[in-house]
Amino acid sequence: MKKRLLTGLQPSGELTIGNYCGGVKQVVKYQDEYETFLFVPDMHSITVPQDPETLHRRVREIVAMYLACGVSPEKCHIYIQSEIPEHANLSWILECHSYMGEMSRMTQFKAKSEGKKEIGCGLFTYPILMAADILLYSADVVPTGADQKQHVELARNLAQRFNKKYGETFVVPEPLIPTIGAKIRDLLDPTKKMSKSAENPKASVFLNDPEKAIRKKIMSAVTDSGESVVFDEENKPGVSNLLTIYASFANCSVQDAEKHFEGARYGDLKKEVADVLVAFLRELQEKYRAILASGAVDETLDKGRDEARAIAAPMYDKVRRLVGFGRV
Ligand code: ATP
Ligand code: LTN
Repeated sequence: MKKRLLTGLQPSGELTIGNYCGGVKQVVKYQDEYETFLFVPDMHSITVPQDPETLHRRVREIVAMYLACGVSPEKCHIYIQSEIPEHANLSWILECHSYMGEMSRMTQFKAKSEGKKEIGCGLFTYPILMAADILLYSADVVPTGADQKQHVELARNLAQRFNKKYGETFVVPEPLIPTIGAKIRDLLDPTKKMSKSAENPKASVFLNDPEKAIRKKIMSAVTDSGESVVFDEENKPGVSNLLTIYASFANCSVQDAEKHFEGARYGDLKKEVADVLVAFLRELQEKYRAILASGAVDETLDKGRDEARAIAAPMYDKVRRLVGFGRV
């Protein structure tokens, strides 16, 4: 039997090239090797305020984008989290087995709640729902960008804790962090990661950006002092980020990219990064538009929902019996 791989990308904004590198690209790479689960975590999105109409639209768009990127509905189970009620059910049980101490250490919660007056409880418990997403399907590996590693770690701890108390139930998942592109950085502040919900849209390249915007954003990306194009994340985070983007989209190693730009100036680097992105995204956007206009998104989601429920329902049933719910 194939091992299982599972991941999800929140429909909380337009996907960026960071989401592509850390998430979707990994799925495309591994979908033959693993039984793959790729879902839309819409329940995660409402941990911060969302406009309902926009959320509906984005769910469809993100699935169209998965398909345009080459995720195959024949090979993968593609579904919407909120269409499988067992996610929330299992999350509650896991919540009751989680500790305030371990949750308070989550760096993403600290970052997202900083400076806010009113912090939703969902933002705090969100990693537990993520653990439920993973454990419900007995996923062996979870590809994500570096920012989610701590959450996968929590899923591991909860699986082990539950197994110890009730007997072997959950598979203990492994994170799978890409070697290149695990953390594409913000174009204007390369100390931060590029994010789809960044305040300034100039800081991120979106998969749906038109050519002009892509070129403009890359040409005005913040670079570092000095002149040489070398990969040095500590002293040259801006240049290193551009080299990483180049390597990810030209499908070469960062070392090869560095060699390719030996003796080049920052302006040359930016121009080539923009070229490679434009070529890739132009083709992607054509496919995306055709998919959105077809009935492929609904077909994919209906099939995926049925497949996912067939796995999630018996797993949840097993867990609820173990903890003593219902009449056996
Ligand atoms: P938000 O801004 O809404 O928090 P995000 O852009 O950070 O969103 P997520 O939905 O949290 O994206 O992440 C989807 C996937 O993309 C995850 O696997 C995440 O690790 C990955 N990812 C997100 N940002 C980056 C990035 N800058 N570089 C590499 N991978 C990333
Ligand atoms: N929290 C993730 C999205 C996500 C996820 C998951 C990823 C929700 N559930 C399960 C992998 C496995 C994020 O914001 N990137």
